[in-house]
Amino acid sequence: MPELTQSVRLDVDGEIAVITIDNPPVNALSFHVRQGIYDGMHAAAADDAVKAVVLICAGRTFIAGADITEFSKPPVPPSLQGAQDAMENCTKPVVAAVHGTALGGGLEVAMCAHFRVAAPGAKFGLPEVKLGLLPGAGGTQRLPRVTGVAKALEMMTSGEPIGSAEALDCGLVDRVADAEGHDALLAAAVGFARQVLAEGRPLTRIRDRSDKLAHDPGVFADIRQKIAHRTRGFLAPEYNIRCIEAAATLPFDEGLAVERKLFGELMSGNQSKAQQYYFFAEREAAKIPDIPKDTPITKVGKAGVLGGGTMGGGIAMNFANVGIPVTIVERDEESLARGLSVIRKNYERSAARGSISSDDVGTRMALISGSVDKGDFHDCDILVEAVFEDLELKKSVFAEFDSIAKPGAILASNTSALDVNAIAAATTRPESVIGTHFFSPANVMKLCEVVRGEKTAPEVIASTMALAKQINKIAVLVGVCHGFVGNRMLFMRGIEGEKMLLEGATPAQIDKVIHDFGFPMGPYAMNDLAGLDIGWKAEKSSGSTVRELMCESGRRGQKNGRGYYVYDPETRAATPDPEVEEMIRAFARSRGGEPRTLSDQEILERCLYPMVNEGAKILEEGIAIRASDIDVVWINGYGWPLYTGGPMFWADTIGLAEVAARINENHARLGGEHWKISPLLQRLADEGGTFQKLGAKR
Ligand code: 3H9
Repeated sequence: MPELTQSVRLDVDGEIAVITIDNPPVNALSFHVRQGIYDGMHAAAADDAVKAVVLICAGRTFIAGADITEFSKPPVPPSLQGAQDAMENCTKPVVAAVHGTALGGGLEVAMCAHFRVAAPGAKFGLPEVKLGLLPGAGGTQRLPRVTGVAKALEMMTSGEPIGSAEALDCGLVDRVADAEGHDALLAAAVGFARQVLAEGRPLTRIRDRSDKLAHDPGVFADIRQKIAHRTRGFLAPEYNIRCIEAAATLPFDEGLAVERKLFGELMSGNQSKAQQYYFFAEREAAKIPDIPKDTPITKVGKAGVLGGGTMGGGIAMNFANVGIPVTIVERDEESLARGLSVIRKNYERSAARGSISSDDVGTRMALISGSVDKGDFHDCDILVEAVFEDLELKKSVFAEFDSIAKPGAILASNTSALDVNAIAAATTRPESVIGTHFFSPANVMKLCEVVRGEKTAPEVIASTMALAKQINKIAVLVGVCHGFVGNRMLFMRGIEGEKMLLEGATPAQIDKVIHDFGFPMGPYAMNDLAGLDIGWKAEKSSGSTVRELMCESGRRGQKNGRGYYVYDPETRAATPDPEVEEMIRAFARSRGGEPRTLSDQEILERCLYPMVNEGAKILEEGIAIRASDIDVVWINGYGWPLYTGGPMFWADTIGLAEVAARINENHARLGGEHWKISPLLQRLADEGGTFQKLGAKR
C-alpha cells in the first residue's frame, strides 16, 4: 500500500524506503503532507527490512514551505513537529533529496533529516521574513548550527536562498547529484544512503551540534546596522535576529521556546497578515479574467526603444538584462552618445558594487545598439516610446511606428497619464497598441502598469504581461483614464497636500508624517528628487500653485540644490527652507488664508483617505481588475509600506465604516470632488464589507 495520504506515498526498494511527496504546485506542507511524512516515517521505522529512508518530492520543486493558505484558517492536525521528530529521531539514516527550492518549512523539514543530497540547481532558503514571519519549525535554531551565525543572519534577514554549491560549502548539503532530473537525484540520494550504511556513519542530529555557534560578538549589532535602512518599520527582521541570538546563547530547546513565542507574536500581528496578503496579491495580478491562459503570445526576439534619456535608457536596460537585443533611437548623435554612456555608467556602477560581473557589462552593452533612424525599428517585435509627455507628440510618434513596424509588432507607449485610446487611434492598428508605464529609474523599479486600450487585442495584452514578467517586472493590468491607477491616486494626495500647505502645514511636516507612516520619502522630497519643472512651462506658468511659484523663483529641486528644501552640495542633505515657508505663507495670505496648526493625524488622513476613495472609484469604473492590484501598484511603484498591505488593504484594516465616515466628514468640511465618497466605498461601509472580499471584475 504505497499511498499514505492523497499527496504522499511510500515505496520500499530492498533496504531503502522512499517517501515521495506530490502536492502540486509547490509541495507545500498541507495537512495531508504532514500526515504522510509522519505515517511514512513510522512505517519505515517499523519495517525491519528497511535500513534507510529517502524523502523526495515529485514535480517542480522540493517542499516550498508551509501551506500559506492554511495560515488564515483554524489549525488542522497533525502538527509539523510530529513529522519532523519522526525524521530526526529515527534510528535509521534519513536522507532528504532536494530539487527546486527547499524553502521555509521545506528547509526546516530537510534539516531534520540526517543528510541532504541536492540537485545541482537546488536552492535553500528561509524566506519567512518576506511574509512578516520567522521560521517557526525549528529553522531559527537549526540553520545557525549548520551554516554558522553570520550566514544564518544574512539568509534569514534577507530571505534570499543559497544555491547547491554554497550549501555544499557550508555543510548544509552533503552531496550534489551529477545531473538534474528526478531519476538522477533519486539515484544519488539512494546511493548516498547505501554509502552511509556501508560506512556505518553516525547519525548526527543538527539540534545536537554546537560546533558552528561560536561567533564574533559584534555580529548582531553589525547586521542590525546593515539592514536598518532597508527594513525600517518591519518587525520580522528584528524578530529573526533575536531568534538567532537565542540559538547562539541558549540550549536548543530553550531557543526553540523563544522561536515559538516570537513566531506566535508575528503570526497574530497585522504585519504578517499584510505581507501574506501581498504574497498572493502579486500572483493574482498576473491573472486576467477575460484573457485565457492559453492565449497565443508573441515572443519578443528584438525590442526597440524611442528615446535614450533616463526613462528610455532604463527601459532598454531591462531588455538587455535578460538577453533581448534592443535598439535605441534618439533624435541626434549627441543625445544618443549621451544616453548610451549613461547606460554604460549604470552597468559599471553595478559591476563595482558586485551585483553583476564585469563580463556582464560587456555582454549587456553588446545587446544595445543605437541609431538616429527610426527605420531601424523595422524588425523589432516591440517598440516602446519614451518621449516627452505630450499627447500630440505621442500621436505623431505612433503614426510613424505604424508605418515602420512589422505586422504583429507590439506598439507600446510609456505614457504615465495620457489617453492610450487616442494614441492608438493615430495608427491603423489600434489592436497592437498598449501602454507600458514604467517607473523611474526603469531599470530598478519593479512595477509596470500595463494599460489596455479599448481596442487592444487579447494576444497583445497576454504578450505584454508575459514580456513584463520576463524582464523581471511586476505587471499590473489597468484601464485607460487620466493617470491610470498609480498617478490618478497620487494626484489626489497632491491636491490635498497643496490645500494643507495653504492652511498652515509645512512641506517638512507633511513629508515627516508620510515618512513616519512608512514611505521612503514624503511628497515634497519626492518632487524635489524628480525635478519640480517636470511638465512645467515658463510661458504657461501663472503663479497659481505653490509648485508654479517654486519654479518661477528658479527652484528646480535637487538638481539645482533648491526646491522645497535646500540641499547641501556635497552630501545632498535636505534642510527645510524658511524662504519657501514664507513664500507659501505670503501666497496663502494673498488668497485670504489665515495659517493654523494642523495635527499629524489630520495630515495623514487628508493625504491617504482621498487616495483610498479614488482607489474605490477606480475599482467601480473597472480601471483596476481587483483591489489587490491597486495595492500591488502602490507598493511597487510608490513605496507604500508593504507591511500595511497597500492602500486598499490598509483601509480594510482600519474598517471601511470608519474610513467612509471620515471621508464624508471631510467632504462636508473641505469640499472638493476628491472627497465626494465613492458609492462602492459607501456600500461596502454600510454592508460591513471589505475591498479584499470584492473579488475580480471583468
Ligand atoms: C513557512 O514555511 C512557515 C514555517 O517556517 C513555519 C511552519 C510552522 N503555500 O510563486 P509561483 C502557490 S512560510 C501555498 O507563481 P514560481 C502560489 O500562490 C512559507 N501556496 O511559482 C501559486 O499559486 P497560483 C515559506 C503557495 O515558480 C503557485 O503556488 N515559503 C506557496 O514563480 C505557484 O507559485 C515561502 O515563502 C505556499 N507556501 O515560484 C515560499 N508557495 O498558481 C513561497 C507558492 O494559484 N513561495 N504557492 O497563483 C515562493 O517563493 C514561490 O512560490 C516559489 C515558486 C519560489 C516556491
